[in-house]
Amino acid sequence: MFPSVAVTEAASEPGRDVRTGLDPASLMQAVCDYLYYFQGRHPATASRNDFYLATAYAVRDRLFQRGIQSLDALLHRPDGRTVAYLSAEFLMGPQLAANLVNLGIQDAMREALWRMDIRLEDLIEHEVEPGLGNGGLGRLAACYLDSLATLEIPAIGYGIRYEFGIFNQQIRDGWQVELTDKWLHLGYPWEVARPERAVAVRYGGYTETYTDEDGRYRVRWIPAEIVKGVPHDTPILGYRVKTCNLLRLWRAEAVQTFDFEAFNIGDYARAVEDQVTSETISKVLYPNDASPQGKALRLKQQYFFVACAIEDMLRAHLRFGGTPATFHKRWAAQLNDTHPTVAVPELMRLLLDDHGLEWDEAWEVTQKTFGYTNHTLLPEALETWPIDLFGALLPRHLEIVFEINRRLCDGIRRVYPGDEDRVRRMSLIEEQGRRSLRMANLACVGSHAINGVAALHTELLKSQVLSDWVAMFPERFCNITNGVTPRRFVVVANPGQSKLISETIGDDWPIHLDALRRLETHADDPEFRARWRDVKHANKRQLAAVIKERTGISVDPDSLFDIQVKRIHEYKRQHLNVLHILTLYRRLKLNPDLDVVPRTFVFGGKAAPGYQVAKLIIKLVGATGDLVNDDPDVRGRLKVVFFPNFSVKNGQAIYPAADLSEQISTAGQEASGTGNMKFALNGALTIGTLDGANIEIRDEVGAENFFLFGLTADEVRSAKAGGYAPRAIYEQNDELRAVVDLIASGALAGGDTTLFRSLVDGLLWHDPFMVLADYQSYVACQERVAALWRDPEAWSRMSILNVARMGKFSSDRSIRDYCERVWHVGPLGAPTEGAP
Ligand code: F58
Repeated sequence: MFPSVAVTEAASEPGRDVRTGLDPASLMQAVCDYLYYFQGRHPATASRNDFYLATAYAVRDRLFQRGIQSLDALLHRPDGRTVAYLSAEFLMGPQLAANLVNLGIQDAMREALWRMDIRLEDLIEHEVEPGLGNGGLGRLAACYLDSLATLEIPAIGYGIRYEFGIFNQQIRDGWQVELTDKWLHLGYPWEVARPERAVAVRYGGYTETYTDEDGRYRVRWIPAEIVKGVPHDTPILGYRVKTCNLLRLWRAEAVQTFDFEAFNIGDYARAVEDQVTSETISKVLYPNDASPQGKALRLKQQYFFVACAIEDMLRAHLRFGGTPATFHKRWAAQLNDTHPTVAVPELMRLLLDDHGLEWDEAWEVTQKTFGYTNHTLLPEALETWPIDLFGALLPRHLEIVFEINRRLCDGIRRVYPGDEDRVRRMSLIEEQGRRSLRMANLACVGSHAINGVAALHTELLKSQVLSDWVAMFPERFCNITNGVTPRRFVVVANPGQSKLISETIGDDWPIHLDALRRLETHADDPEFRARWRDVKHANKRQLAAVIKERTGISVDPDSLFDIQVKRIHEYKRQHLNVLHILTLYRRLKLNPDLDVVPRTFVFGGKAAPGYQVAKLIIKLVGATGDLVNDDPDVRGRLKVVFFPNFSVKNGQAIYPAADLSEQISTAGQEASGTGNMKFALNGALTIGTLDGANIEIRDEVGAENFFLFGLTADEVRSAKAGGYAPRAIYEQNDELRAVVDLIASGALAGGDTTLFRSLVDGLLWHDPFMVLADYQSYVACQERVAALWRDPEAWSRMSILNVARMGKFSSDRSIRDYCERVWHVGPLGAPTEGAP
């Protein structure tokens, strides 16, 4: 088993290749080799982390092999188009299990490790995930990379290699405490640094004009600061295919390790300081989930990865014989929200200043290159940058933005003469208050396609936020409903359900998710239902053990697992969920013999560190647990758990164990949601509002298989327009009043009446997210949930039908939609109809 002899053996044995072999013997050999020759460890004394790293390296070899072949295939396609997914966040999740599944070697690796007395599951559990995203938007980017590779579309994800990702959340005394995320500290084996491909990124300074040899008037940018971007590549393999794409994340470094001039004059500290300043750019992910933080460093981050990406793309394009004017024929670049929008003036700058294209030609290339995805309607989330800040950091870009704007405004005036209000609304520059650049408007003008992420969201975008843009450029708009990868969120996360499905309908469903329809006929089979329940029960037992370990709370796997995991935000209304729990609690206090369905309420999610109300909601959940969990009158029938540090990894343990999925945002607020899809694919029933993709999920699974409650987006709007008075609702609803009073009374805060005062007052006097308005409808709907739970056969049938009808929500379908409607690219980059 030890390497030195075995390597020679392996090399001489056909079909047993230490770098590429997929059988247990080759894999074992590969792991041993890495331990011995690369990590300098003898297998007998290696730690769990050593084994994890060695296993990851062995897997990575197999990915690289496929990656090189994929690149080769691409180079042989002169007319191919590659997708560049530009995103400030990629929330990739753990890599080991997902890569083993995609390679199809989970069992072989388990066997290989078993021969060395190592359990694969322990290594999978050991893995630390790179939390390089806040939530839905970052995870969507990761799902899309998985689908792009699986559909064999050449693609690169471009982003930032933050040294510290999203903070780790601890709960102390019920409060969220943020700890620094150190995902790199034990080594990250999935990536490889490519210092030779570094890019110089410039900031600040000024511009000057000059006349070139041909007598043309040109502009050049003299920067004040230069930072180096070093790419770090992670291979992204598709499911059971040869295509292996790339995630290329950039790390900021000082151009020279030391500023020697400063060093020579003895100012060592300043030299090091400059280095530290450069490296700050990729230091940390901003932990804001809804409203972006208008900080200079954030703009620096945005320009940093965008400049690196565009330079990288242009370099490859020119190296393989392209010209600047044909850039868009080789690249389709997607702006994942407005964060990468500075790519629009950046590409213009390169084409105009560095490559000498005329404006019109450069503009055509730019527009044909970019597509823009909007992820939010929240007004505070629409990014703007103060013009002075933007101009100080990117003086040349500001000039280009002004010129884009001049032409845009001229165009508006031609179509709508005299309509200066419209010009003001569509202008790239907000003139009110501190003059600022509207990034969504820049993204709209610079893109040939603009999409929302669910049908309702796109409709609201078109009718409200971007209505002027629709009027002028209707052909640019389309909807592309989000999706999630069934590989990670079902095959990897829920092996029990996956096995049962494959045994029943065959094993092609992970790539043809519509095939799940074949389950429909089994929904009426009592034996199948029983097996379905067994799977769920096993998943719930597993989650119960994890909950016990992480929180000390014992929960009953026979109870209804009612789960809400997502970022904590008022619009997502975790506090509405709490009002329901307290309603049940109060009923039990009034009548301890009341026949209530035993439920375990699980919450999870991070609050932005500066978002006080969200942090108070976490405290409220914990306080509700303290009140309810051990109350003798409750007799264990209600348990409330706050699961700390929700992450992709924790999500993979949670979704498969859910009976009920809480998707209870105020209608019109959640652009799409993707957790809703992950739960439903794992057999949870949904209680939800007509918001985001909930609407389409309900359309697919059937209204009779979905627990709907609450106001519609239209009703929310008219209620607000009509002067919504939450206090009146409180006064008219006895049960609601009692529950709100219970919170206000201090009963959840050891008698302290001030702790939750702001939350209660917010609900009573403002309630911008209509919690009180939807309370009664929610509680009534939860009663229908409870009634169904009492009929396990009916519940199982509905759960099976939900899974059977979720095919639409595979990210493969979303990616096909992007390929057809936005990118005009097919497998292996082949151009499709509408390609530029
Ligand atoms: C989310 N946005 C939407 N933003 O809220 C959700 O409805 C949707 O399903 C998802 O995108 C995918 O389309 C979101 O996650 C962020 O996290 C941004 C991070 C950077 C600052 C601004 C918010």
